[in-house]
Amino acid sequence: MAENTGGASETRFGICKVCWAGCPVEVTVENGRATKVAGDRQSPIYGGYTCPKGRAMPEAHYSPTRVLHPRKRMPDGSYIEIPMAQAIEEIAQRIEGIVAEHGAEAIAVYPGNGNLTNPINPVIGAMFIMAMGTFPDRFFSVQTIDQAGKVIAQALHGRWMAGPQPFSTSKTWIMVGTNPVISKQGVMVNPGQTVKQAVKDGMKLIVIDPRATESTAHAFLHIAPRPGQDASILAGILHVILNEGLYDADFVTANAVGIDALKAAVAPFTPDHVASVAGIGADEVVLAARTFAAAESGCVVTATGAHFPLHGTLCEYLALSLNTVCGRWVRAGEQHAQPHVLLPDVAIRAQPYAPYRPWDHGKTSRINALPQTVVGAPTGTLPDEILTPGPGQVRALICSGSNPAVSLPDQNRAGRALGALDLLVAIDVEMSNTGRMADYVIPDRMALETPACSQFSESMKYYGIWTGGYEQPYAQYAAPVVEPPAGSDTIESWAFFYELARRLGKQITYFGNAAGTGQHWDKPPVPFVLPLDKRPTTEEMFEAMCAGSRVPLSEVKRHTHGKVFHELDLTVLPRADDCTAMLQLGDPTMIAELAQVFEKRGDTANPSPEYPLLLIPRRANEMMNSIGRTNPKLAARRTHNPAYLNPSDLARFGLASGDIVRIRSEHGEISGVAEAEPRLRAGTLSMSHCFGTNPDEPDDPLGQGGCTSRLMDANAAYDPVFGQPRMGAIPVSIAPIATA
Ligand SMILES: Nc1nc2c(c(=O)[nH]1)N[C@H]1C(S)=C(S)[C@@H](COP(=O)(O)OP(=O)(O)OC[C@H]3O[C@@H](n4cnc5c(=O)[nH]c(N)nc54)[C@H](O)[C@@H]3O)O[C@H]1N2
Ligand SMILES: Nc1nc2c(c(=O)[nH]1)N[C@H]1C(S)=C(S)[C@@H](COP(=O)(O)OP(=O)(O)OC[C@H]3O[C@@H](n4cnc5c(=O)[nH]c(N)nc54)[C@H](O)[C@@H]3O)O[C@H]1N2
Ligand code: SF4
Ligand SMILES: [Mo]
Repeated sequence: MAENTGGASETRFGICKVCWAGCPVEVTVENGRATKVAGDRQSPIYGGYTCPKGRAMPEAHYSPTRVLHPRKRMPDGSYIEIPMAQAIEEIAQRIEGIVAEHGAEAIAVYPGNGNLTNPINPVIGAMFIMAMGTFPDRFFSVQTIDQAGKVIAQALHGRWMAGPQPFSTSKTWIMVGTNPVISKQGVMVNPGQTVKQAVKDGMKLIVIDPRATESTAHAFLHIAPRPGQDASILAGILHVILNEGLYDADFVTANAVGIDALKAAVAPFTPDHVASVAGIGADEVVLAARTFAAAESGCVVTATGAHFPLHGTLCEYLALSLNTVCGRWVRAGEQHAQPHVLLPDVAIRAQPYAPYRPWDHGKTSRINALPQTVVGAPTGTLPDEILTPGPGQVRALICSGSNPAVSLPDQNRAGRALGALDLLVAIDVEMSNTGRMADYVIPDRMALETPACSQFSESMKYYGIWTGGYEQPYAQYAAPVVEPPAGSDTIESWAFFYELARRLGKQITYFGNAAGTGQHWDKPPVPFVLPLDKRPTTEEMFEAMCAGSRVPLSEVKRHTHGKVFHELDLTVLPRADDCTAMLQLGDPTMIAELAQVFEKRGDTANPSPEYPLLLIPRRANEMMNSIGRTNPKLAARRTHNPAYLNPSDLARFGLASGDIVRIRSEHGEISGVAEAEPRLRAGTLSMSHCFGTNPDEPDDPLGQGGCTSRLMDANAAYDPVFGQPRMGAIPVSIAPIATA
């Protein structure tokens, strides 16, 4: 960190970590406080890009709502401030008491997106639970209410070690249920510009989304289907490609098995069938298939829009299969498009990791008898794990950078569960929805107060294609830009877990440089047993995180604005002589699920006369899930959660933009504010998540907005492997609320 030069204004450089895009930023610091954030124009790849959330970091850091001292809830529901050491001691005592009476299974951890501020934080909760001896059963993460199907499908299909072809130079791309220009999912670096440039350079972009989005602006083809029909559409595209012989038979013969099973499974998905279930043109399916197959490079990718209505694993599996039949993986002699810089030096080969079964039947969860999987405990069951008595009942929950009071499906049940805990700890920066229910709120350090580095973004590639990563051998490290506000008593999340474990007499082993997931490891992680006598510094943790990296962290540190390490050789090597692994196109579980999807015309929820609209998710540019709602600068734009409808639906239900509405599903109801969106497919209602008040607080449609998770049933329909409830394509009704 540069010296604080008293009253003078100076410029420092950091990394924004509000989302995983990790944009380099230029920060104006006055009197030790960050006053302005702009994109770092000296960045070799980001081009000075930032979004409104990043530019509003100073307002978040110095927000009047920021929690700066640990808070303890009193019996009357009020909070008092206590010193950090006392908070840790009291929490440890309560955990000891719960463990003594009920066993370690009563303690659970749920980390979330507020943890991205330091790359150690998102993983340390899992390592704490390992130290408690209850991993993976008591480790609940957002992955299992997000896109865990990516990891599951990759396990069933096998992973191509050299990864997918690069986005920026591909000649076609099919995006299914993703809007990277806003979400940065898949494209982290200046996504608006990157998408525009790729199209300019000849990419035929195909977007499948019920809504015309920022990402469809440059599309060659935008298909706007009924929500929840993506598996049928992808099967239809495969049908055309396999039927017309448009695939890369040489690649398939050399690298994959199961093509006959796949061919048979997609045979019934004719363009006419797909058109009738998805409400699109048969010609659109054919055009997408022929365009994709004819181009020399490109991928099919899926994200939340495709995953939330269930069948996310199948959608991802079909996308991987499309990429495999068209040979869309980086080959020997080509440049690795997911290069390692802060990840370990590995000989990258044009070969698969063999498929494996990412769950076992040895042990099942208490709730819904779900199998143990590689993606941790099924978070959709967490409220019932808390509410259901018996051995193993969860009685204490530590939330780090997460907001389960609004992010868990079925908000009312989640609220009852959080309220029923013996101990709820929220490591947060404000009295979030969850914080307002917590026994203790532990103030974390914020993004500009912790060091940062790009390794986490690099490693996102292991969680399935289209998650993150850099196409160029880029890396950056940034020291903390400012100190936490004077007089505050904060602790980084990871350090809180360390101190708590130490006090409980447990030793945490941190696994650095984890280069893989499940059974597909480029290199196994490097264990670092955290010493009990002295807490490591965050810098020492960073060293452990980057242990054995291809470029030493110390070298990366020399380049303030980040660097593209052009000198690294990225040439992909041929398949090793002893490699016998083959990708699997005909996994029996997936083929069976596809048959069910055909039989049930999508096997998704359909609108009814009572619930005539389908609710679909969307990301807002001003928010990162619930983060940003209380930021004074961002809140000046809006704080509520508009209920976007096609104008024809507004007319159908007698509504006008700005009307306060009641939205109902079979399961629950919320209030909202109607807003016209002509670019949305009629029959859909598009809203963001993680808004709203708590169930015991008054409705606030124009202020905090409505929480869509209240409309979701956690147990009616869920993924059979990782238990994710249906979170998209939810039948709802809408009606005006008479206002006085
Ligand atoms: N209905 C519905 N539900 C959904 C989704 C949906 O689309 N629809 N999306 C799902 C998905 S994909 C996800 S990933 C989850 C997200 O679920 P969560 O991760 O549980 O939710 P977030 O809102 O990201 O939680 C962020 C929390 O971190 C806090 N925070 C902000 N900055 C910091 C910081 O510097 N340090 C710490 N420690 N905390 C900080 C915020 O105040 C907030 O309480 O939600 C899921 N739930
Ligand atoms: N600004 C911002 N960025 C974020 C977040 C945020 O809250 N705000 N959240 C972060 C998180 S946790 C995640 S997981 C990622 C998610 O990243 P993405 O998955 O890219 O999320 P969205 O931008 O909502 O894009 C999903 C798209 O799917 C469409 N869709 C909805 N239902 C369906 C359907 O049934 N079928 C199809 N084909 N499309 C459908 C929606 O209209 C929407 O345009 O974003 C991350 N980045
Ligand atoms: S919030 Fe994400 S996209 Fe926006 S500036 Fe920060 S890292 Fe970049
Ligand atoms: Mo997410």
